[in-house]
Amino acid sequence: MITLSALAQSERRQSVGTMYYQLLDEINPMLQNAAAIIKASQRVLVSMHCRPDGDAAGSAIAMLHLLKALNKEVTLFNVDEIPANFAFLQGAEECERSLPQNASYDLLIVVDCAEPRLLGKRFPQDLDVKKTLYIDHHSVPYVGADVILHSAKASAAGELIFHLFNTLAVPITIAVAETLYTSILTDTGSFRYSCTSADCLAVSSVLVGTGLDVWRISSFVYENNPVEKLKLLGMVLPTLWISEDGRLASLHATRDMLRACRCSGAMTDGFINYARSVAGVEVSIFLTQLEEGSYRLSFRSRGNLDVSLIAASFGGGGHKNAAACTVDGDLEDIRQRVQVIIDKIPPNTDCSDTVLRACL
Ligand SMILES: [Mn+2]
Repeated sequence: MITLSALAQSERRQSVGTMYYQLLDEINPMLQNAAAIIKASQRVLVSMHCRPDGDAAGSAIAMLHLLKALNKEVTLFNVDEIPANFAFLQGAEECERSLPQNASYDLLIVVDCAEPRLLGKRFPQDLDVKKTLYIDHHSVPYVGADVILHSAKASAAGELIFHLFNTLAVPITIAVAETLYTSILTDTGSFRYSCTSADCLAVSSVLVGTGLDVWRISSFVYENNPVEKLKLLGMVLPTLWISEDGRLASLHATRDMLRACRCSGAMTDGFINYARSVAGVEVSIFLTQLEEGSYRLSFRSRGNLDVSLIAASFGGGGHKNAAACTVDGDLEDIRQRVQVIIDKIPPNTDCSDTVLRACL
């Protein structure tokens, strides 16, 4: 005999076990459109923002698997190499860095990229592409695409692609789960940032449930540093600069430092977090010297302060708590320009966008 309390318990267990994805209410029509354009295409090119991070690499490789499962002719392409710490993902080795001349494609799928410019200067401009699909979670969708699968609420582009697998009824193998888990793991800062939603944890739960080895991924992604990177960090940390009021912090890497440590600019990835980690710092910046008088400027913020707006005022973009741009000028001058903005912002990390916009 089943007692009422046992029944209630089993129902509860069932409702806990059934994943409910809030995001689906928002993205369902877009998922249908994305699925339709994929079904209607045969030759597909997949790319992502240049200098790919874990989400860009993970979600682009996930798309490679998805398209292959649907028997599409697929080419994965990026102007830059997939960083060594994501090279363990099955399919990473298929990423091309050049395309045949006059190549033509039915569909170009761009993932984790807010606009075409971010595909990189070396992205071929003369591609014959019939349609474009942009899958992204940056604050503003790229309206120039034929089809958009976008939500700023998604923790990573990989979270959107997880739903695309389900929409197209393509099974998520362990190899696929590894790509999507890497996307989410890296874009949530290992499940620490505010984008770590119930949805993203529910998706991650399903991914881990496929049997993937969480530690295998963490160790490849985070504990796989070339010794050169640690040497560079040793040169970068002494450049720590903090404003008088303690709200703005900066670190930088010059070309000489990169050369001395035999590192590319991409090796500085993550260093900016050391500047933000200082108690009281609201905004941190990292300056990587590109050439004499030109820097790549990355921003990180705490709380509600939307640094993508600050980056946009310098011609860049990104997310609320992580953004970047390229700025001409010398180090002191660039830092001063950022300082002027920060000085105008009322000192609390819950600064609204309206207040921030008025300060730019
Ligand atoms: Mn992303």
